[in-house]
Amino acid sequence: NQVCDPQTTHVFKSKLPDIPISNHIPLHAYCFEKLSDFADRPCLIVGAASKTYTYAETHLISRKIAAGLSNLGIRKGDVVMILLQNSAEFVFSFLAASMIGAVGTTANPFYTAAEIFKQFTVSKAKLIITQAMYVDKLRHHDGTNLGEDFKVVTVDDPPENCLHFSVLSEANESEVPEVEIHPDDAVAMPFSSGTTGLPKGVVLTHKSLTTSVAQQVDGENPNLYLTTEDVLLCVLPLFHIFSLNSVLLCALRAGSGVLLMQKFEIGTLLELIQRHRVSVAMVVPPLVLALAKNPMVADFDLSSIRLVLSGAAPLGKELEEALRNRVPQAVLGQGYGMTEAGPVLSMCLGFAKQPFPTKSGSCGTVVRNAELKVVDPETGRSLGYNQPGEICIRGQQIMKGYLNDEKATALTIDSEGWLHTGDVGYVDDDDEIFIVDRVKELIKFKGFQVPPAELEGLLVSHPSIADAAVVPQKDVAAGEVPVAFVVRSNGFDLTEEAVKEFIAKQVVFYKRLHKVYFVHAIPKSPSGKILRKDLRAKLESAATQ
Ligand code: 4UW
Repeated sequence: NQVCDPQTTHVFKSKLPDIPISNHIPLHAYCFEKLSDFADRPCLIVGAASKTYTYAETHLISRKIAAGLSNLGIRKGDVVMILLQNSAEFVFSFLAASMIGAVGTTANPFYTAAEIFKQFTVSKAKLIITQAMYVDKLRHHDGTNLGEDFKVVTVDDPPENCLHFSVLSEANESEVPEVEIHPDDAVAMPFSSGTTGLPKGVVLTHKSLTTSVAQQVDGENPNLYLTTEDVLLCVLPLFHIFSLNSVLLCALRAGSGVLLMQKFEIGTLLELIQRHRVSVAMVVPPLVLALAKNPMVADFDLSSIRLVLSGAAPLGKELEEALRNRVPQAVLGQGYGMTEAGPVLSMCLGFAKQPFPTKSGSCGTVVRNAELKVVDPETGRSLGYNQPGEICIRGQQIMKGYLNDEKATALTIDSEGWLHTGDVGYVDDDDEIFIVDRVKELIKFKGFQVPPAELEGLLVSHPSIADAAVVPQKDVAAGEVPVAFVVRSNGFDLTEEAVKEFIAKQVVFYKRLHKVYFVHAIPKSPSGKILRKDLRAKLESAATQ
């Protein structure tokens, strides 16, 4: 074990050498840089429709849509909201926005109207691309008028005051405006609550995303080796950075096929894996659970799968072993990402072209062209091998900052450029990273973000609630679920059911409260911060009693 000098910073690096990265070119140009090598290969395979778009088609349609967006008045720096399930239109729209220097903000179409409008308002989106069934959620909000204050394009039959996607896709690709794109210009703006507070716009630049993709799939010995023969499973939602970056963008760069699935349904998933000979499956732990335990799996041929990459939440060793029995031919491993980190911090080196041996339970090794350190959360002192502390990352892939929020940015990225993740973990003697805890507020339900501050804000807006705190409770199926501690403001009339329903009406399904505990006071520090650790400990001791 290495002993660390407390005065120095112990920096962990990849076992792979740094490589030159073309992060001076815009994201779309970088993804399509080798287009002529695989123009006729399948790029997007739309599972439900059995329709395939080649690379050349994907590029051409994206260019048409870029011209179409420009015709509708979208200019460099403007924000376009993509409110779609996984689909070819999602991919075209994202790439098209990049081509004209616009910024794609991605949102979950299952969000409630209020959740969508928060993101829409903060991001100042000028146009929303969505499906007709979600348009009702966009009408009459806060005095904005659909069709007047912002434009809505639907990929299917447009409702009143909306435009059909063909206004974009039938534009003339030769009319894509010439725009000068700087590597530090924004290209994507997913929302994340980060280590504290409400969801914020995460500004990811062309440089962030090209660097992140290159860290994964470029070089003579790529960390995540993908080829033009591979077919990647794209069932995780593209509005989340894991799927957008490590599935879509990595596949495009490598020339692999992307099998798009709108939603997870085990029978369809297995059938599509078998039919399209999926070779690379990007998953989250609940999907691993389904693949490992569902009896239907035995009826399908999964022999084409050579790699399973899990991330976004911790994967238990037992579950990993159970999956190994189902796909014995495949390399299983994890990646560790965070929206703000661009997003990938570490990746299993068993996925490399010349792989390294790896251990079960590890989240991989820090990606190349990046630096990782582990610090004592109390003192900030840098720690050596095998000592758990807060994981920090530095490199050109990390976010530029939070949109219009210098304070939150400064709390996350320090003056030396280190991004503080709020995750607690250690690096073992073989440079593998193990995450053991979280010091940030965030709750993760099946890999989805549940920001406690958002639910607390809603709870205290209830006339009968004086104070509230929301913390994670461990759950076998979801990993974690949100539970609330609530202080009633008047008498004892307010019931658990009423509180749950009050929240359920206002949020997407995975942010719903699973339990409400009524208490006399919320434990707080002298500065007024909720002592979440105490509440989590209370839950754990209750569970073991
Ligand atoms: N183990 C334990 C993990 C792990 C984890 C994440 O919603 P966000 O902001 O972002 C993500 C991104 C995940 C991701 C992106 C790209 C990629 O290749 C990959 O590898 C498979 C994963 O989830 O949530 C960030 C937080 O989620 C937790 C951790 O707390 C992190 O800060 N998390 N991956 N393997 N926990």
